[in-house]
Amino acid sequence: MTLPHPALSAADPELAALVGAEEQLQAETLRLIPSENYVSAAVLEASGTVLQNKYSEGYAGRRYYEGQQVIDQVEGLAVARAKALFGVEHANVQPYSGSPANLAVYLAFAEPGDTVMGMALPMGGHLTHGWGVSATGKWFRGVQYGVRQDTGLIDFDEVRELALKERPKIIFCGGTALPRTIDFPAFAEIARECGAVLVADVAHIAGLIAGGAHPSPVPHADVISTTTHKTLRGPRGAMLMSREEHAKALDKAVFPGLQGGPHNQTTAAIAVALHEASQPSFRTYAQSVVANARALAEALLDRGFDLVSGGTDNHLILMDLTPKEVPGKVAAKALDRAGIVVNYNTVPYDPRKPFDPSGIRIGTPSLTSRGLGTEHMAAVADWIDRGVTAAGKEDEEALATIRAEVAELMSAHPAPGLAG
Ligand code: DSN
Repeated sequence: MTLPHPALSAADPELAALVGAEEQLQAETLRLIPSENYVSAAVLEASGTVLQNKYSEGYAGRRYYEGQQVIDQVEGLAVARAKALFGVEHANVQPYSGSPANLAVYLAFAEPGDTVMGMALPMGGHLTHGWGVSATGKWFRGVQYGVRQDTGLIDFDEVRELALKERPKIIFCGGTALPRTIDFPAFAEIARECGAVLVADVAHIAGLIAGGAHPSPVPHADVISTTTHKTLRGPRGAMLMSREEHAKALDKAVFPGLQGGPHNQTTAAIAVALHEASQPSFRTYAQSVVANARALAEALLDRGFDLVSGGTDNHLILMDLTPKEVPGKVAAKALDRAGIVVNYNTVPYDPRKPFDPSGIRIGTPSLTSRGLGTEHMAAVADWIDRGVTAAGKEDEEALATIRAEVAELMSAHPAPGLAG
């Protein structure tokens, strides 16, 4: 089952054993965390190459180190592929991950103390959208919108009213626990009205956009920020994209504003992932992710689960477990013991604390990468249902039974990059 790592095993057997154990865990479990995925063997290989050895501060043709004959081409390939895939004029593939990418946006378009606006973290937003505990909420004045309590949906009248009152320099749309389509034109109209830069943080849905399974933020958003490792199925990294008019400001903000040398091995793996995402098979993948999520949502509703906003349009489902009388954390930990990996999550207007919230967040990118289809979603919903019930009763035997059933299905669906 585990891949051989001969050099690692010889040099550091202790660490090699841990890598092997993680491979086994990823192979045997049903991974439902919506921000995770399995990269292809090609992406995995690219991210472990000698490109690791090279320093390349600056941009292609304008580096502060020599010996960039190859690296410039690698980065050029990644940039060209990002531009072609997303239909943008400019792409920067150097941000180390999503949070630094978003911080670069602040550096490009705002001054410390300026007002910025984003969705509140407990409503489904992201820390870096101006939430108080983040540097973005400490160094900037974050004002936050949410979703309506009755519908679980964004109320654009409320967003407009807040934006016109507060006049933010930057408005973020997107987040980490949003099960519904993001209305980019509606956000763009509000940003225009109040003179803000609109940033679409599409980290969760970049792969769906690339595969035509979610509307594109182009041409509505001024800046598009994304990680590369979620639905896009690339390595852990990020990209910033924009029209040409913002290219210089964003590039300067990433380097030298915020970062030093780019991680060239990651840039290479991003290039591979972008190539894979431009193939017809990736369109099928993206559509399947959404079809699976919808089927899973239906199956969960049939079993009496309370889903925020009543369902999903994308890859993600947010479940409020209050009616099941099992706290999110208790359920998440029990499901983990049952071989089903989810994360506990706040739900909008959650009366509980973020470290012990009412909900769990699940998604279908990983299971779709393993070839599971809509025909499997009733079984997945059933395991979740039985797992949550077992969590409430502290029934370890039931959890162990589920774990065995999950492992059996998983063994019939080898994961990309792990199949051996
Ligand atoms: N950690 C990411 C997620 O899980 O959605 C957000 O940063």
